[in-house]
Amino acid sequence: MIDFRLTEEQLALQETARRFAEREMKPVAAKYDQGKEFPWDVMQKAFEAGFLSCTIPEEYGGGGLSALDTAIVSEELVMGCPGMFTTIMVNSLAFTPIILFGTHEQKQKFLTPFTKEMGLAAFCLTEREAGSDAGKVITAAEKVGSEYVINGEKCFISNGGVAKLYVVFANTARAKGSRGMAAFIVPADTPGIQIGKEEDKMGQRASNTTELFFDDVRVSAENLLAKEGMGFVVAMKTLDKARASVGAAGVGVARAAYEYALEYAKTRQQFGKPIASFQHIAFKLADIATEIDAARFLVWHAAWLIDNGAKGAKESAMAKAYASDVAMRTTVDAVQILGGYGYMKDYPVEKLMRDAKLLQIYEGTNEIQRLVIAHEITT
Ligand code: COS
Repeated sequence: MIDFRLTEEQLALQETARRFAEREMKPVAAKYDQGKEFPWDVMQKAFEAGFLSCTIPEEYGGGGLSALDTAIVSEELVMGCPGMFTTIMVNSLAFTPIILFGTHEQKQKFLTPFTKEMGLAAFCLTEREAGSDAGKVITAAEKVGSEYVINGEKCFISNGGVAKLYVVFANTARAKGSRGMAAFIVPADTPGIQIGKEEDKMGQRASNTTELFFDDVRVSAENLLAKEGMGFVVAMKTLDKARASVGAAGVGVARAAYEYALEYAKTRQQFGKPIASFQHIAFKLADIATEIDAARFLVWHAAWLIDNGAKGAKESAMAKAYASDVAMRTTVDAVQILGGYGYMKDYPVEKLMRDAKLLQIYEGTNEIQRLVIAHEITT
């Protein structure tokens, strides 16, 4: 049976996230976009509200949110500030490999602390030569006695410079390519880890993105997730789940721009009437409203499939690609509807346009999403 009504709990979650975005994120979004500071104060409040640990299972002290719940929360939070949302979402991205593949002991040891005090985590897959081609990771992990010694470099790591814990993808058998990859849980204070350059980004400037260097970083063999050789599958299964959240972020960014542009179009007078009464603007708004609803249905469907045990790779990829494309188109249109004002930093839509672009790139470019969809429908 198809039921589009949210449960009482989901409505309450949605309202909590909406209020948090409105009260705690929106008022300081421009400040953190323009300055160089990291929004630690907002993250502390996000921790207290439970958002930083919302996907950690309840038995380990977290919120135990399903993929659908997470999508509902993500759509609301991102409306406050996409950069701050990314910081929050990346915690879930980094926890997912541990949730999906960790042992009880690993979950107890590494996830529970995040439910007790504020902390951030990072998912360390990307390298200079292994971006879209994620199986080409050359960071190496060599087993020495009861430890692994990790050497290599990662780049474009969200939360890289602010995380307490990293999930690091490395190769234990390079000749095997992606089948030689493994995933490790690495505390950020492990000797040999150096934080490199902090990236100066076009948008989502409230989020922290850095290089990371691993120089003879020793971790216990107990920090290996799943088995040697499973790293690529750990990464792919994590991304299958996480991409639905990026889709939800696309819906939220599009909604933020649409709602602002709609109000503006209803009040801005030109040629003696509101510009919303001109068919060109009205049709643009109608198309945007339709696309936002279509994107949300894709996202919720993908999340529902994941919650019900389906692979969901194709649907997550569809949701991520479509919703982030809608976010990009909508924010560009919103700037256009506001005209000269839209281009100015005094209005929020130029920031949303810059922020939206990253949704088409991170957690797999939209070209990669189309590759995943094509692979699933043609083989
Ligand atoms: N779930 C489970 N297993 C999967 C899988 C999935 N979604 N996708 C691939 N695999 C498995 C395959 O079944 C295959 O297994 P075998 O070795 O047993 O045959 C193995 O992984 C290799 O798969 P494949 O040959 O399809 O991998 P490719 O190297 O062609 O890469 C893409 C596949 C392009 C989809 C992958 O590299 C990718 O997602 N790249 C983007 C990475 C990304 O999102 N980066 C963003 C940074 S992280 S925020």
